[in-house]
Amino acid sequence: MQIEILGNADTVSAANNALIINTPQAQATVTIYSPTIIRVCITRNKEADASFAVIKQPVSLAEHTETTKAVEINTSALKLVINKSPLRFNFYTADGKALSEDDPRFGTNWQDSRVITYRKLYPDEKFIGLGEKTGDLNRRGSHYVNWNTDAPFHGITTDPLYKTFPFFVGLHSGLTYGLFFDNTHKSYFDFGATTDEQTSWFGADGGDMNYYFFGAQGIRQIIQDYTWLTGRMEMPPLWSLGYQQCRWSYMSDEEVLEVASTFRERQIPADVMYCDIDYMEGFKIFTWNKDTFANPKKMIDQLKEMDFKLITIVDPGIKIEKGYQQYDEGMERGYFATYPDGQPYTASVWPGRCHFPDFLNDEVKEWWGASFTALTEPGVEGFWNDMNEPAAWGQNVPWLVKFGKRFMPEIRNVYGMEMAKATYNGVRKILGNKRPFVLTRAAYSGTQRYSAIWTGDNSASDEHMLMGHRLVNSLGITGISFTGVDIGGFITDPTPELMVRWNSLGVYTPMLRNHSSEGTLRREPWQWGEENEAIIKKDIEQRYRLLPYIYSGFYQSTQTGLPLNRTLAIDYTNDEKVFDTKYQNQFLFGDFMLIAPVISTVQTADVYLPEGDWYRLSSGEKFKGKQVVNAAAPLTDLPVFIKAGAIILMQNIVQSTAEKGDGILELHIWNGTKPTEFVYYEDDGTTYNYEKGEYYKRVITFTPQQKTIVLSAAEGKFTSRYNTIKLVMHGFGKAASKEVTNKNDEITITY
Ligand code: MIG
Repeated sequence: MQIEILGNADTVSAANNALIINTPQAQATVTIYSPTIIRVCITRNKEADASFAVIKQPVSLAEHTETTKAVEINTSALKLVINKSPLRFNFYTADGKALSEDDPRFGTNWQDSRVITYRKLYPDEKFIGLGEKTGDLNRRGSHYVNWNTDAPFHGITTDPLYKTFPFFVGLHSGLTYGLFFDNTHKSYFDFGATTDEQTSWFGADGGDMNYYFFGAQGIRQIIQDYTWLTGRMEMPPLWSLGYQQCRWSYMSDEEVLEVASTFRERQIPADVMYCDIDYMEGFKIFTWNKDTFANPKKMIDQLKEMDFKLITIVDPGIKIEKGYQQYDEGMERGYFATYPDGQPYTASVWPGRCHFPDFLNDEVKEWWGASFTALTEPGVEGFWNDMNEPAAWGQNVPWLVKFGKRFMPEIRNVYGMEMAKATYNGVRKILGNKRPFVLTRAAYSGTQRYSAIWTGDNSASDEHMLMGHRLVNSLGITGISFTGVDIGGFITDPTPELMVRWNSLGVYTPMLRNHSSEGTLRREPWQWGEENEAIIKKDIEQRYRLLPYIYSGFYQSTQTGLPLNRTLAIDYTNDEKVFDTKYQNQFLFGDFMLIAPVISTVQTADVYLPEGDWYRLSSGEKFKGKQVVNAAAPLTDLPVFIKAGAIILMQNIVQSTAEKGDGILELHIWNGTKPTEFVYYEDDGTTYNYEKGEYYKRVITFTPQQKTIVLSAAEGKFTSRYNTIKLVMHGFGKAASKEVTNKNDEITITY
């Protein structure tokens, strides 16, 4: 193996908004995206790889100065010092504090095709991020691989899993920075795992040393910058935020309808039913089984009458079978991935021998997207993309398999995202003004633009529950707000206690889906005995009560990239306690709710409350922050704490998001000492009319000093579905409640 070092800068020039530095081995290009975002791309090829993730263009090059030793680029927020001999990239705040520097010894180098950058490790440095990665919140001392993998039976330390998000945030000396290594090859991150205490490093098997450096101070701002660069989710259909019932598989239309009607009979709120792979004819994508799902339209119409939406699964593998439309067309037009001799690559998966669409090709994307009429015509509105790592029996897609000009090793990590993109674009076209729901298992940075994601095949254990919600929180750091885990655990059977506990935690997860593997016990809420059913029902009702708050939380994700589920590290970055493995699973749900996951076998839990005052939601009891409290945690009452000053919007219990409700929007305020603010957002929940101004938005402010709650005049053309606003006050001494008519002008309430 050869090592090739980057060497010294021979020439430095500025052209096309870029600073270009040549060494004998390579070319480094520096571009500026904003005062807090700088890209460095070091390549040995003529042309650097194009990005799948980034949707923004660089702006003009900032001021730079050159001396014999170094080039310095200054933005209002950052100083990049580029040492010429040897070539090294060192980032500082504008006032000169070190944020992240190349390891002066090694910097960037290559070993054969592998490219690696070694960075200086700071004594107190912590790392968070990388999305769907097991392990602790603080990733210091760990190393990870990105290589999208179908990981059934994965454990709580398995790596890699299904997705690739090569973005992390570094914290040290009271400073923050972010780094996005935009390289789709198999990649590696070492956060000081090598324990020489001098180096952290990241690299990939091929491609360029291409990274975006984020220098904003504060994790919120870094997430905002990262999602500005790679895109944000759009408003999800409101129904997808309700309770979702899935199963591998409900085997017939009858079974699907029976489960749906049981929800209504037992008055357990729900919005979604799923069809897993068995709805198809011989697992052929875009077909329906003629015996067991003989009349899909009739079934979906009946579901609609009960206010249920249907989501169906699709896999990438297209069965080799003459006469099957997708196979014939794909072959005729050369739409499948191939071996170098031009023959389509073949592997076995559910339908038997299959070929795999080349989702990297735009024409193939179009074709794939248009095929969804087979599902949309009978009325499907949600599209679940599975097995897109891509997965096939035996896993091992050979390295010589080609997707257009590219070979498998450079595209594997983006295949799933490109499938989700093809699905999203296709169904958007077909459904017109209706919002689709897309769910994918494999993903790369930027997937939030097209799809929600779930974390794959977890197991029914307490450890998996805790780990899973840590994954959700970590995904939030990498721009993925709309995400969830299989509630109850996919593989094996949960105890009734675990089912109840996990469901109560699922209420505070962006996506609430109960899903289970074939061969496990049925998992619906009424399978656990009357007493447990009552608890599960109550918790799902709580989810529906909170929908106005949750929907506004998603609006915030669309505007700022801030996720709904937030590790405490986002807002309490400098509090060591939030990284303590004992408390690392805790998170904020939206702006004001702190959730403490608790395993199912204990009835009390130590909960760390960070700075500020907190109220227990269930009891109203008040606690000082910066302390550990021992909280009662029976299965009926997951520890949920409300931040002092909280503004939380709720509604009455409805059986689905289609139900109109009583027209009362409850405005709950918990007393505090500092002014607080919440952006309340509403629209029709189903169309894109909000893009034409059909939304309803108010900024709600609570100012304890003035004893006022002010709702700014409603912005937008949408008429709220609530005609009354009912103020409910907590922690104000005398219980107070007031009702006002929901007119669009500014409302001031004094107390
Ligand atoms: O080889 O479609 O992760 O959610 O139920 C297993 C059947 C294929 C894996 C998914 C799981 C789904 C299952 N699928």
